[in-house]
Amino acid sequence: MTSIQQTDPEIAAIIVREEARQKGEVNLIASENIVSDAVLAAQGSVLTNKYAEGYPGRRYYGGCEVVDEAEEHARSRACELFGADHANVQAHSGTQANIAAYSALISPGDPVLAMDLAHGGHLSHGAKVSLTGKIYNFHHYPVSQQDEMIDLDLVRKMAHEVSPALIVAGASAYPRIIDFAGFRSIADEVGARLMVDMAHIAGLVAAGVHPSPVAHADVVTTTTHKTLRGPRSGLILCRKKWRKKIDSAVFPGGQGGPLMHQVAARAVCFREAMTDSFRDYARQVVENSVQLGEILSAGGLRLVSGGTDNHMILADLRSMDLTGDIAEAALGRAGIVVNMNMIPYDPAPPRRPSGMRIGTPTVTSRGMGTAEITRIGEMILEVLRNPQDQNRIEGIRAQVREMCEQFPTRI
Ligand code: DSN
Repeated sequence: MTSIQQTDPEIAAIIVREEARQKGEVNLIASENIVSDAVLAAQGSVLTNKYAEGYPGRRYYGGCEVVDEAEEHARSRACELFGADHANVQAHSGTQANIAAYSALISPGDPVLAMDLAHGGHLSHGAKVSLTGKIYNFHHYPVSQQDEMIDLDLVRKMAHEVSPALIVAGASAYPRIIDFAGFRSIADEVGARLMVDMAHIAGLVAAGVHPSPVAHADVVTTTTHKTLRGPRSGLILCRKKWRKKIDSAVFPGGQGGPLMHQVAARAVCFREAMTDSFRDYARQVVENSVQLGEILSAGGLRLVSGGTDNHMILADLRSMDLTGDIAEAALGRAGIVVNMNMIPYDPAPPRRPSGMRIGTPTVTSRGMGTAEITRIGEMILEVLRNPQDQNRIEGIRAQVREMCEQFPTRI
């Protein structure tokens, strides 16, 4: 920090304050995590100085021989970790990865079937406000109204009606295991390609605590910073036959030079994800999530789909006469960070939705287990029962701070 403190004390102070915020709060944002010092070191390295348009051995700049090795490591480790034929490690983000995958797999105007954003899908799965929704002809499947889970019979029925060129599986707010083999058989029935966006669950897949989509999908996209606990970036895995199209769709199709410091940080993350300690972490993420769900449910909070199989819980706050914005703000005052979220068939608007999303990756990475999760569940319930009671919330804030002191954010 010394040199940034001298050069730019304002930004230096912001970094210090943000680190203190992260240390002093219980972060339950399902899509966030904390990275290791090794990942941070790669991201903050001189590899950021290098332009390397192209791919290893076929660059448009001189001086790429060293960074080529970093990209080779990242690609081969990604393939080994997930059992894929080919990996592209240049997409800057998950949305960039998805855009590249669409561009490789289908043509503008083609029909696509993907999960409804309001039911747990993602903006880049063809939402009207996203470029993806403007370029392709997306149709969206809901979850079942009965059990709030993906209904493959309904997906099949829609697939026969829509005749999609591509089916997209994967979600950003879905707490249950996704049956990728089931999606594959539907895609085969209607002659569609299958793409899986596993951004949320990639770390669980890497650790074997969620079924892998890799053997079933033509292309799998993901971010690397959620449960996978790596740098902020995208990753595309594909079958051999898609290799050239995917690589061309990323560069030069949608991006210029790759961010080589981020490529190297991906390589570090993939190596870390091959370890026993990562597998232990991933198992604990799910255990913590299931336990937290049980505590909240026993306390009167209705969980969408009745529970969770993964790292996240989607809660229906109407069961406590609350809306997502009020719950998010009250919990935030207590130092418990969540995000308001639409729930399936939500009658309320996105800025005042009926639900909130809660995830356990960050607290698990910090080393929190059964005892802390029990306490966190109790504190959440106490805040939700008393969202206007500032004294009580301040008391909880002090307890959160005390608990957080025992669990580092640098790993
Ligand atoms: N914004 C991410 C999430 O929170 O799930 C997805 O891109």
